[in-house]
Amino acid sequence: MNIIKNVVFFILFSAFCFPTTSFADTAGKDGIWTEKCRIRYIPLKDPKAAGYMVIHNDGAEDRTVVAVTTDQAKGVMMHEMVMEGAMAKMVHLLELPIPSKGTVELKSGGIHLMFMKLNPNLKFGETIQLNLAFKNGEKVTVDAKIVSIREDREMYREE
Ligand SMILES: [Cu+2]
Repeated sequence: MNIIKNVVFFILFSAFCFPTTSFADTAGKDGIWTEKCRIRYIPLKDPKAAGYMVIHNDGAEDRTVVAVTTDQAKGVMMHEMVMEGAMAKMVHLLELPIPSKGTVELKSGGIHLMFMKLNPNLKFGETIQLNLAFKNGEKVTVDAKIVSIREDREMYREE
């Protein structure tokens, strides 16, 4: 009798402590999906790298990206290029809203990711993982390909 009680207790306890939904594989499941994820990489001693992608939100609720991280860089910032008169200025974004049924494109000259101290040993064609953290606590992991300026221009730009 006690054993059964303990088993039942354990099952309930497990259900509460280990939610059945894993945050790691939510891509696509709850409406957020991405395409054209790439990092335009300039292999200098202090590599220059900007991240671009298209983020879709097919869900019924607005979503907001609050952070992007990767184990391949010291930091990732969300930036937006804005014109002030004739001067282009970089604005640091703390939040990136993705409206319900909407799409936001991160691209050169607009909203983009900026990588601080990206791993200098990365090679063109390699893929690294980026973790998008949302305001509601969810996380979506996406694969981003390391591309050259030329590949970015020839393969990903439509204008
Ligand atoms: Cu920037």
